[in-house]
Amino acid sequence: MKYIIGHISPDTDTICSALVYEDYLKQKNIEAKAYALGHLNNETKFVFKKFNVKEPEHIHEIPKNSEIILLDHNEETQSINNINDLDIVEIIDHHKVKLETDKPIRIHIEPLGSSCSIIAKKYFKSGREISPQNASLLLAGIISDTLHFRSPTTTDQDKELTEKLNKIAQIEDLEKFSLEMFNAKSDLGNIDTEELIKLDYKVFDFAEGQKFGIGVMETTDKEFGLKRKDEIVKKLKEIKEKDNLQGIYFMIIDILEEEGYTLCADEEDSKLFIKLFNTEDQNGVLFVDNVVSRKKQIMPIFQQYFNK
Ligand SMILES: [Mn+2]
Repeated sequence: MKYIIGHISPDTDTICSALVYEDYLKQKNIEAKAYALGHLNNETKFVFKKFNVKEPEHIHEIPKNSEIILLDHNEETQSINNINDLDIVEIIDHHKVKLETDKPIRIHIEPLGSSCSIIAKKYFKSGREISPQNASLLLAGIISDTLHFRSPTTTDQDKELTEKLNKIAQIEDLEKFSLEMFNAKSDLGNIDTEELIKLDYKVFDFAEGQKFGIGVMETTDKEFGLKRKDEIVKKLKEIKEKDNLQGIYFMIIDILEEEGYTLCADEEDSKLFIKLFNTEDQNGVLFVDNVVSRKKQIMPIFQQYFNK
C-alpha cells in the first residue's frame, strides 16, 4: 500500500490533489491511500461539506520503509516527520525543486497553478473517468491555489482545465463559488495565534543555516489579522527562537485587493524585508502592493538574495 501525502499545514490543493490521485491510482489497480498531515483549513472543510466528501484520515507518522507519494511538495521541511525512514516512490508537484533521492523515482513537476491541475491533466490525457465529485475537488484546488486566476502563478492551462472540469462538475457560478471558498477561509473565529500563523506556513532552507519560516493568510478580511498584530508578532518571536530560524514572516494577503501586509518577529527581519521588497515600516506593518503569491513573488526574491 502506498501512502499519498500532501504537505503539512494542508491547504485545499494539497488535500484535493492527494485524494483524487488515490482514485486515479485505484483505476490503475494500484493500492494507495491519501492522508492529511494535520487539520483541514476552513476553506477545505467548506469544499468537503459542499460536495459531500469524507475527509481523509490524519496521520503523523508512517511505518518505517513504507512507500510514499508526495503531492504538492518536495521539501523535507514541509513533509512528514519521519520522511527519512520512508521510501519516496513518486512526486507530483508544482513548486521549485529541492531534491535528492537515492534511486530513480517517478517525478511529475509542472509549472502550473496547482497540483490539482496536474492531476486533472493526467485524467484527460489517459481518458480515465472523473466523477463529478472528483471534478469538483480538482476545481476547488485550482481555484484555491490560483485565487481564481488572480495569482500570477495562473497559466492558460489552468483556465482550460477549469473549463473542462466544470463540464463534469457543473458548478453554476464559479466566481460565486470561489468567493464562498475565500470567505470560508477567512472565517477563523477565535483561532489561536500560533494556529493562525501556521495555517499556511512553510519553512524554507534558502542556504546553509538560513532557515526562514513564511506564513501566509489569504483572506477577504485583512483586519482580522491586522488587529491581532501585537500577539502575532509576539508569537513570531517565540517560534523564531524555538525553531532556531534565521527569520520569520507572516503575510496577510488581501485576495480581492491583491495586496500583502507583512508582520515580522523583530528589527532584523523587518530590515531584510524592507530591503528586499523596497517597502517601509508603517507602524510595524510592511505593505506590498500587487503581491499575492509566496511561490512566485516572495520566495524567488529571498532565494536570489541568498544565492548571491
Ligand atoms: Mn499547491
